[in-house]
Amino acid sequence: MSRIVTVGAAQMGPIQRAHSRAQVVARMVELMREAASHRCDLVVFPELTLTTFFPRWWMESQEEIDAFFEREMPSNETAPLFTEARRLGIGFSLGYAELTPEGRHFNTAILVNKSAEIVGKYRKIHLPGHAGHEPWRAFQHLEKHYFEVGDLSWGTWDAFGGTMGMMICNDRRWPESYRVMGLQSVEMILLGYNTPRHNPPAPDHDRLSEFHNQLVMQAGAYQNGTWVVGVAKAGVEEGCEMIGGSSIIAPTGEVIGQALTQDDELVVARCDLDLTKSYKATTFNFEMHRQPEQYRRIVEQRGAVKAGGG
Ligand code: ING
Repeated sequence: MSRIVTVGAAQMGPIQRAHSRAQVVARMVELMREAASHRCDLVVFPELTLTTFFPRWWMESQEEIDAFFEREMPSNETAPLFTEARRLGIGFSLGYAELTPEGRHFNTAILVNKSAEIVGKYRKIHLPGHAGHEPWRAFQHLEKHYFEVGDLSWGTWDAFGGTMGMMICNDRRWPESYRVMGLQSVEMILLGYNTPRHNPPAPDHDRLSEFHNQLVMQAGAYQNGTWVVGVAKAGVEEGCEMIGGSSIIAPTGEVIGQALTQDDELVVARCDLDLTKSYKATTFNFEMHRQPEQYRRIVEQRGAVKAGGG
């Protein structure tokens, strides 16, 4: 018995500030059509797919900031993506900046089924970077300024024949993100990322950007017996280089498909959800092996505190 989901990781190349949503959606529709030609069931798009990565700039006008957000989904500009998906009978996940009717701002991702219905939503919880203007940086990383911390935790949804989950970008560096879904028996985690190569507070990490990207997603997949599909917005956006390396990672921890460019590129793989079973039943049989009473520090403590003791 195998439950195959054919996945298209739709890496996007750079989106410049001048690029319209219509231009971006046209590129996404092209990738979706290519995915359909490979009989994909599901296409995964990056974080904040519809615009340039605007948290790289300090902006003070709320009108200027809100221009990067979507007030409705689908909207006039994004409707062609939903229409084409329905015509092709293909599902997708999409990351975008969400402005709610109540005026709340989130870094959001949605899961859309083959009938173009939104069946899942996630709002980014781990917001990296800083909250104030820091002119010393070559570029800002102001997600803490522009977005609220997500309020939906990490859910899972029955779709595409399995148990699907989502996270966004920096979430992938935190093992808790995977484990919350692992404890819901997740079988495939979809995530998008916009990762600048240069990290101003730690330039010595720059040479390890791709390694750290792979490390955390492969570990998360293996340690939770789940597929992980990580999709980049890549290339040089407004002078800021962002890494590619979009990957489809099996529950074994092995990378079975990876982007080779820093541009629009579709990576296709046949993913057997039943490959998760042997890991969930043995090495990572949580019910049999976990000792949550020993893990309290993980939930009760935010920052590291040097503990005394022998
Ligand atoms: N981007 C980056 C990421 O987590 C970052 C932020 C870059 C953190 C480099 C650490 C090192 O991939 C987003 N959007 O979270």
